[in-house]
Amino acid sequence: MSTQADLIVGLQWGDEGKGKIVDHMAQTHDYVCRFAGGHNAGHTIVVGEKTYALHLIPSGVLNPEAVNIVGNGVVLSPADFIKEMEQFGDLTGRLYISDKAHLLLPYHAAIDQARERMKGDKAIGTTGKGIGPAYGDKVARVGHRVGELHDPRKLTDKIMAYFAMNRPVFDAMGVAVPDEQELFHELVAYWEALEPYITDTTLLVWKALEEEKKVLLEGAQGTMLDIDHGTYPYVTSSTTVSAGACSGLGLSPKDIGRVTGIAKAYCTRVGNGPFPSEDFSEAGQRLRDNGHEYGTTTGRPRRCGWFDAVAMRHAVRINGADQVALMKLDVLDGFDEVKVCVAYRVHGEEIDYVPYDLEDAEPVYRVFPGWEKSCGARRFEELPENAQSYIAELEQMIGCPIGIISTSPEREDTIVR
Ligand code: 2SA
Ligand code: MG
Repeated sequence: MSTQADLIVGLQWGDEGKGKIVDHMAQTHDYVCRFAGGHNAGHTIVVGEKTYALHLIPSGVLNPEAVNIVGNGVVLSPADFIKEMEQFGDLTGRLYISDKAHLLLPYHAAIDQARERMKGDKAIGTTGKGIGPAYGDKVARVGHRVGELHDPRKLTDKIMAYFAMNRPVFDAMGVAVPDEQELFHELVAYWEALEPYITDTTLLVWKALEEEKKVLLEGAQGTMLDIDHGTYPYVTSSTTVSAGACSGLGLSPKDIGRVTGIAKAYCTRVGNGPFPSEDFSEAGQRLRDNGHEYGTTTGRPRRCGWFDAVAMRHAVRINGADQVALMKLDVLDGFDEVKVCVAYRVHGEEIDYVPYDLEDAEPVYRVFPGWEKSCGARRFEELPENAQSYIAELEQMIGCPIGIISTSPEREDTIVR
């Protein structure tokens, strides 16, 4: 016998509030696993008075009973990981890192930033953490894996050879060659700090499912940032959709059970690239202020706009979402009217699907009457009537039930239907 894992994915451009839902679900799960992305991700979790900003460590770290797994699909910066671990004291037996995850090292960040600089106004607006170059090396088969840390001498030689091979390009980008001795000592320190956690995590997850443990798979970023299905090239470099949970952990599609897609009641995006329902007026600024829409990782102000039902329907289908968790409904409190993008106009033609290039898509809006206060509601019936009908209409438009509604950052202010 074997059971299936629950999966959580972002349905928009990241920052949907996955952290709160994962934290909520982590209380009832034995395992919480990350399968994609790196320390570009940022989950903010509020527990009572304390706010935690997690980047690489799965959100199950806040449940003392949960085992946390960093899967092979993640790119891992050892320096940042070690720093993040310090918040939590001893994690042995509660945290595992795949030996097949790829290493993200300081030069990846240098390359990322150099490329962004060189692109000028065509820059992607990356987090500058080195995510693209780390995944690029993996796919080009010139990357280095976490498991290689066990032999720092050999890994140092390999990295120096990688630099020799790339010398002309790196010189042109102004990316410095690491000092061999320093690099070696750094790698030794990484191995000493991380050795107790490095293992074959695929076997661990298989075993957990065979033992019918409750396993939660935690996505990072969002569907519209997916390397294949997002707004390329304005995307991140990983598979952020459901499919990534399989390759990023070593699971089969049959191992995936219930899929919960996370979406905000409005929409945000950080970085450049198309965002049809972006609002440049006071309303957009008000969403940013009310929703504290600034990046957890970089502090960048997020671009804000309205719920995009077209992109959402696309995301529900790609991820196979069984339910949607609608976050930050309270941020819409007090607006006279609330807009929803229900179609795109592309070169004069109205379409109801996500086209090849979203750049030319203009939003077609439907306007809903606003409501005074949803903040703090814990039962659906407590919501103002207009908020209730907003949600009912969204369900129709996106073709998926909205099973969870969040009405404040607090753990308890969550409606589960
Ligand atoms: P990258 O660094 O190569 O992954 O950037 C490529 C694009 O992906 C976007 N991206 C994100 N968008 C929203 N949230 C992210 N994480 C942090 C957070 C962001 C922050 O949770 O708040 O703190 O600024 C995230 N990570 C990557 C990025 O903006 C580019 O558009
Ligand atoms: Mg985030």
